[in-house]
Amino acid sequence: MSSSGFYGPLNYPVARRDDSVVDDYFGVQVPDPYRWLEDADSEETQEFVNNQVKLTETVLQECELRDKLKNKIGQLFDYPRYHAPFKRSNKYFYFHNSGLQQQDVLYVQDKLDGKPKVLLDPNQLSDDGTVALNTYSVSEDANYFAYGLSSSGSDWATIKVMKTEDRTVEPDTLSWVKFSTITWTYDNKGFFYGRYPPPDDEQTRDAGTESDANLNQQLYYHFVGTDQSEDILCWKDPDNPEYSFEAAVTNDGKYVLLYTTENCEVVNNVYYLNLSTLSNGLEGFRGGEDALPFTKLVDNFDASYAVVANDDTVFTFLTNKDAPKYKLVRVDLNTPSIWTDVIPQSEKDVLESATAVNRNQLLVCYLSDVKHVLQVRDLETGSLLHNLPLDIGAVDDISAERKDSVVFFRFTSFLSPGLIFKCDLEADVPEMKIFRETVVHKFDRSEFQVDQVFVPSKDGTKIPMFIVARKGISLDGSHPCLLYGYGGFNISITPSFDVRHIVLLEHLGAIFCSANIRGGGEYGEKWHKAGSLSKKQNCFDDFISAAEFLVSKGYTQPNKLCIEGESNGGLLVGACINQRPDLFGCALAHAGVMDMLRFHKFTIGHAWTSDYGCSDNEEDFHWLIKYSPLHNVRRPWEQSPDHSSQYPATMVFTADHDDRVLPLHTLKLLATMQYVLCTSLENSPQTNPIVGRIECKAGHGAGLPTQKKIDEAADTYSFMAKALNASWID
Ligand code: X99
Repeated sequence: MSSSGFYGPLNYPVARRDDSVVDDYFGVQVPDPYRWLEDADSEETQEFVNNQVKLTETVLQECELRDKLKNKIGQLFDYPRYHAPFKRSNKYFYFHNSGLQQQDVLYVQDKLDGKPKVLLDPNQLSDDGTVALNTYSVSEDANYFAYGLSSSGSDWATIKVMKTEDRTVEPDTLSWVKFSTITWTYDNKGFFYGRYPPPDDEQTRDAGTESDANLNQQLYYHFVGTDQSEDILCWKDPDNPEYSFEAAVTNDGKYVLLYTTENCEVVNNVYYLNLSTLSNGLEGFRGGEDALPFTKLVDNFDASYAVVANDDTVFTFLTNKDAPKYKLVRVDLNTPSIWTDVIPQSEKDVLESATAVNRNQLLVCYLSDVKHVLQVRDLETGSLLHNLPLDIGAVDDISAERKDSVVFFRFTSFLSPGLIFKCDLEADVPEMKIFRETVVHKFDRSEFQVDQVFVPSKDGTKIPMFIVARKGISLDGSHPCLLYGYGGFNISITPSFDVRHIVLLEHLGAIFCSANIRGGGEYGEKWHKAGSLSKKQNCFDDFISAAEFLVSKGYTQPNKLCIEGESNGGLLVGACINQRPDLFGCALAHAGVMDMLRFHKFTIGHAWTSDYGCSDNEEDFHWLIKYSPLHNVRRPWEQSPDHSSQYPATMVFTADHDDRVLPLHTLKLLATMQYVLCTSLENSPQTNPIVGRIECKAGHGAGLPTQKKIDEAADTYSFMAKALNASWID
């Protein structure tokens, strides 16, 4: 008997199994009966998707709290929010959402207290809010705004250029831009950007639905007012098709740096070019086929380097070279073998960012046990000048310029929707003034509390976890609990505000937990490496330990516990339900990497081999096959002695324009779970539903319009509420 609120088995659609597809990996035969689902265009795949959409809708119609959640989340989302303003020349720019606008709007003003004018409102660009800003940059003189737009959540962008004065959109249109920043030269004539060769069927296909590998990125320079065909090719590397490139212009406008990355590993090369040494400037390269004459500074991918500031030939970089918790170093281009420490590595805290400000100062941001710490330091010596006191939480938006003494930053946390501080570093002791305070209507943070615990994992490593709950809850195991994790790619999951979670706290009496498992960047590169490649299992052990902790301390119990993750975190959820189906009552896996043997073949998947390895290598294959969600679905009742356990109620999510993690991962896992657990035997004990939610005109997550966020949250958490038998508290 299931203790979830769902009754009886579902009538799952039958999906064809093609037993002829079997791959040989180093002598191991691996069947892939749903290979046909990799063809997103085939009628059979579309029929599979349609059937799953219908089935999921029938399940959601049984979820009594769907409408209540939709209304509440919709109401709570309706609060005005802002990003920190940034200054360019004599103008200020900021993003703002009045509440339920699908996309944030960019405003411009001459003074901070001046009348703001709309510069770009993406909401005007589509009826349903599915056109979103992907990348942007304002020119140094603030006369031009270059912006990349993406449709339906795809990573592809098309760059346009606008005059800020009168918002006239220039004819310039730059296509097939992906994974690109926009970097203006200080003469304001144009900018660097990265693009890929167009997919073969560029004319006939909706961008973002193809699966072609993203190879041979090239760095271009575009002159405003010209056709894309006239852009200068600045850098390419056909011998290394997986490399990607990014340009950075230094704070004096004199140099352009070329960063080369191989994949998602946190290392890059750095080349530089002194623009003032070009006799005819960049114009001299028009019509040519040659790359720009960069000079090598770092060329062995030995660490990551990001420029912080330069004074002529003297450069300051943030790096993890011999410093897994990062440090600030200095090098003179004239003596490129001599690197000196400016801020040495901290023993405990990760140096996340350093921003040059007020001519000779730095605003530095550390991550200290997953909480941010801000300091003002001397740029020359690195010495500490001031601590800028912060509450427990995260700084998610820093805006500062070397030539300006004023900095803005936004603070956020689980119970803090956003405080924008303004701080003038000209003062002897800088005063932090609240520039804007975000208020969520009818939300009283004083009813809740945030705790941080350190949970011992399987191997004894202490895993930090935040627990957000109503004050004074009893630890009687009765609470619905949502546990979130990511665990990869050096990404740190810092405290952040999310109205969806607030609704769960307020109306389901739920507890929200965020576990900072290994693989992330919470304690620097060692923490990342401890959850990648041959050690990826540590991520799952950490997450499972966090779940067991919540049960053993009485926060919740397995059938009240839901796990949720996105992307690499979707893989986390997929792996954890395979390994411990008994430990969870509900599982929500968004856009997960589920086929660990084939991910590298599609779009940018090849870049993830730095975290996962690659099934083309024998050693890596043996790591991957052990945890790949698609390859480890087994009937728990055939494994466990009491013959009672089944998989938790599971919802897997994808979207038709997810060109980061293609839908095929989720679709193949869904077909496999439904077959193995539900349809391949009569009277299966698997009564908890296994369903897929497949969104249209959406992608990996970036640019998702507000209404789609609300609808998805209502579906997600009404399914969770039903699975956990949680009821509504008014
Ligand atoms: C990526 O795949 C990043 C893709 N990407 C680049 C960019 O390769 O977004 C790149 C180069 C230059 C500028 C911008 C980009 N990522 C980002 C991983 C995790 C990440 C990802 O999306 F590192 F955060 N994954 C999906 C990993 C597995 C699932």
